[in-house]
Amino acid sequence: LEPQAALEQALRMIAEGAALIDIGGESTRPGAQPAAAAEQLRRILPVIERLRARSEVVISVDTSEPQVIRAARAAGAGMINDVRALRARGALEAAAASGCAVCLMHMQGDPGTMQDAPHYTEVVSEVREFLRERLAACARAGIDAGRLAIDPGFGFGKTLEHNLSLLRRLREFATLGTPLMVGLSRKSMAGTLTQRPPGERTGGSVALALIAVLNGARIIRAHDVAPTVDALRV
Ligand code: 9MG
Repeated sequence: LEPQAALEQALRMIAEGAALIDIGGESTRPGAQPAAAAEQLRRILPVIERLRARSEVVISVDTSEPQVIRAARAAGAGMINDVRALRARGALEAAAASGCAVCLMHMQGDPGTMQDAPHYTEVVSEVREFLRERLAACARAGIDAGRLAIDPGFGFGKTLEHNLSLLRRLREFATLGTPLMVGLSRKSMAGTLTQRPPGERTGGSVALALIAVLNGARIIRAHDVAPTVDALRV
């Protein structure tokens, strides 16, 4: 919410080895309510502009809104990270026209209620089938396959058991032929496994990132960049 603080945090993360910086104007935590496109833009544009002026890092924008995709692109973003996988009206077309890279994430429900009672008959095949269908929708919209990444959406409408099944069987997503991104950092999965609050989950998060990479993940979304980069380098 404070552009200068966000810029400083981004520069710290780049110095610690981050290759992408993901900037979002809408919380997608469990229980969060949506933010209007105008409010998202009011929050993110000053940060994107300041960061673009200071670094050549790839700027990813965390949004589902076509209006935000277009404005973020004009301000210098190179990637769209969409937890709704471009299902919002006009989002596919805006992403295709932007020329940006896109991460398509799986989420069951919406952030407001997604953790109330997540349910799947078979979580891995259902998430995989959803992502396969969204990749096909991107192909139909003219988005080059080389611009896409997929993400099973850990914690987005999933219980601990669902998350563990996805992590164990992450290799099954590699057969879709698209680089795999994961976000496990500081999430409740790390908290439940270690019995620690969010600020004390670095060790658990790094362990989860390592397991994900050993199981085929190519892009790791992390808060604690330095220890994550060190662990992955080793
Ligand atoms: C915005 N956001 C929060 N968690 C995320 C995750 O796990 N993946 C992606 N792609 N975005 C996320």
